[in-house]
Amino acid sequence: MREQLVQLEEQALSELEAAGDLKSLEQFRIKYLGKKGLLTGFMKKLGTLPPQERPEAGRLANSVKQRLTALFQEKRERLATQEESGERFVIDVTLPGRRPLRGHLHPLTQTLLGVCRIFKNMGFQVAKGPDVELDYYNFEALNIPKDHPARDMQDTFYISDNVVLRTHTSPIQIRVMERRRPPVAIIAPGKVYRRDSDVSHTPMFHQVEGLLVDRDVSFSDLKGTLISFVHQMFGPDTGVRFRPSFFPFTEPSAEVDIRCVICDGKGCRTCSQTGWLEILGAGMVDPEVFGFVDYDPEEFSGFAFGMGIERIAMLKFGIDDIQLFYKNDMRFLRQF
Ligand code: 2NM
Repeated sequence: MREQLVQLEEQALSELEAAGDLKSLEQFRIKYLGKKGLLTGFMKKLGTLPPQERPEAGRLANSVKQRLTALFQEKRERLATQEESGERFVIDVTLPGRRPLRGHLHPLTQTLLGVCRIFKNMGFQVAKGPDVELDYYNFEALNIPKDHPARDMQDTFYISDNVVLRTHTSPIQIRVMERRRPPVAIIAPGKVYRRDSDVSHTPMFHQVEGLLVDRDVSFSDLKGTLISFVHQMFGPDTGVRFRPSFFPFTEPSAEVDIRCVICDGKGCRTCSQTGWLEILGAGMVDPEVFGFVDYDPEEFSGFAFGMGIERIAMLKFGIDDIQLFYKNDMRFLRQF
């Protein structure tokens, strides 16, 4: 009697285990727990046992029924939710595995790190600073007077009267010069913010600026450094030219163009038929700026430069729409 019951339970458990959907689970219920089921039939036969065996056999049969019923109900609930959500219980172990999606750095991050790498290899150190900056560091100490157009409400996000979102990373360099004596050779990468938003401008973009101050630093040091950068970034045969320009914080100042990487100088839409692309602003640090950080302009000279990373990335990858960097469209991002 007892052995029969144990065997029945074992058999029931393995069939319960094997039931993979609600339909086969229902068949299990009918076969064992239903009115004409095996366990029910077993219990009906209890009355035919000798009276002294009945209590023990009854207890045993009841506990088997309880266990099977509980396991059955638990499994029915699990299968019901699985089938509802369209999940398949059956796992086909012969199917090929799903490849995990492999991410990569954003093309702008790749470009930013690439630019930093080139200058680090030339001996520049990376410096960081706050995105929310004092007016003093963003403008005043850079010799940008109160009435300068760059300070216009139109260009700058103001937090309060004397606090702004930095419009360039130059304030980082002022902060470094404040706490260190020359020689200084740093680059300042980071986000910058301007109230500009159209097809070719985003209100936030990325810059890398550079600064080198020491005794006897000349404009030819600036030229050599930037030409080397261009050749490492765009290839050793890339044409480079320096045009005179103006910045409040450098004198003399220059803008640096490269031969158009799209048409190789023949003239196209990207270079507006000029054959040249502007990629950098640069110059010798104005003695006025040195005054703010207590460097003696008779003893020290230096050069500084700045570039927009979005523009560099667009030229390097041949992208004609800056907005693509900020849409997070996987069809775009997957290509890098
Ligand atoms: C540029 C162009 C030219 C620049 C100057 C300085 C500092 F802090 F040394 F005065 N930092 N960055 C600079 C000079 C930036 O960006 C187009």
